[in-house]
Amino acid sequence: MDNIISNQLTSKGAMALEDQYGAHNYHPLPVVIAKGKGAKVWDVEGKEYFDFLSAYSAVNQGHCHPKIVNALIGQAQKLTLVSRAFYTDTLGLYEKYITDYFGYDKILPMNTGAEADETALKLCRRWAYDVKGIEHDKAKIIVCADNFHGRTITIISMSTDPESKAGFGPYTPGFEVIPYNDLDALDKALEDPNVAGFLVEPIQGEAGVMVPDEGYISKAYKMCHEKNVLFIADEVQTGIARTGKLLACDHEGVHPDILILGKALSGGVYPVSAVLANDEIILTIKPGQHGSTFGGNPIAAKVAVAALEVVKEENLAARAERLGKIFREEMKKIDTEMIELVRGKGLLNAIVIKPKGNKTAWDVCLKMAENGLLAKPTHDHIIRFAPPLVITEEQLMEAIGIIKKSLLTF
Ligand code: IF1
Repeated sequence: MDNIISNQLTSKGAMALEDQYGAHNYHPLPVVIAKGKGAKVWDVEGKEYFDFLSAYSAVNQGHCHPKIVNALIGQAQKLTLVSRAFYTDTLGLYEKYITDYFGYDKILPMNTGAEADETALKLCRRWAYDVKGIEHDKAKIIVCADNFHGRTITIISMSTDPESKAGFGPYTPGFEVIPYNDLDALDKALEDPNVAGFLVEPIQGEAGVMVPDEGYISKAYKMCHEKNVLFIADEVQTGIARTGKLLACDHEGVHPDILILGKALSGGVYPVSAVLANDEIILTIKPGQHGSTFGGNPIAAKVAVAALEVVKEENLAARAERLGKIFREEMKKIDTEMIELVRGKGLLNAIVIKPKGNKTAWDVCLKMAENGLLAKPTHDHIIRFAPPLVITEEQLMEAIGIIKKSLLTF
């Protein structure tokens, strides 16, 4: 294949390359993005869009935040990776910073959200056997229907979504699925003495921004503690200020026994994930029993500190809280029967679309793209709206105008 110089690449050409040479494990909107800054991205032809997906809440700090990018560049010119076979001058400083930041004894640094979820499951099982005293290989972990925790075989073994799960068996045992937002079901499941943990998303992102009843998380946490069961919060998508607090659990004053972070932990600049817990749990994994080549690498360490500093310096949680309220109010004012429901918290929102004729959420997203705003449907009829938290109120109002204009064309 002749050597295509990227600045001669058209959108059409880029899509053809991905189609020809890339696995077809996604069905992207027909938009080819070449540049990002703050709340905006530009395609190959220079068309400007508001990004209302934020890489599934990984770029909460905005695209290419200068402070985070500079942290990446600075470290990349010094030392990128030595593995954990040796110490470095960056990891300990990061570990102290992030454990102080979230209030835990220790962190186990990983790279992707799925790796962090897998690490949390392993910690929960080791704690079950070594501390709680559950019989070996008998530990059960409760999860919720419609969960999304990643794409590894163990994680999809917990899934109830045929798209994520079917055709990848045999599956990992040891999981009990209960309905989300159902405390009676949790109460019943907790009767099993072999239950070691309850893994839950404080808001189910992929399921369509399912916000549970007020009090669900705090009551679930209390019920777990009454049965000496670990409360494990997957805040990969809801964390890092997205829902209007630093963590979604903060809305209910819950301090998870195991906290799982990813995505915006790096501001979308580099794969960084983390599992935070106190010594009784996190020290059950001994040297040589878990790890990863890139886990806790110098670039990740520097980028994560910068990304977390930005969250505080720019008051991103308060912004998300305030702008999210405006967004939901404005969505509810749009006079179209295509909006069945508006729901969300902070700047993690979704609208449930009632198809009009043969026009679906996908068509609405195509129309919004044409009008300069990018969002993508989840589960056919739900559109998730999650702009970078650095979006200004003026930009938000302009974006709402685009959503309204697009919906009213149908
Ligand atoms: C895809 C979904 C969102 C997550 C939560 C762990 C992970 C994710 C709560 C795993 C990742 C991503 C994965 C990406 C699309 C996106 C997604 F649609 F898949 F479900 F956001 F809702 N916990 N979510 O949301 O983190 O390993 O990806 O770093 O797989 O298509 P990861």
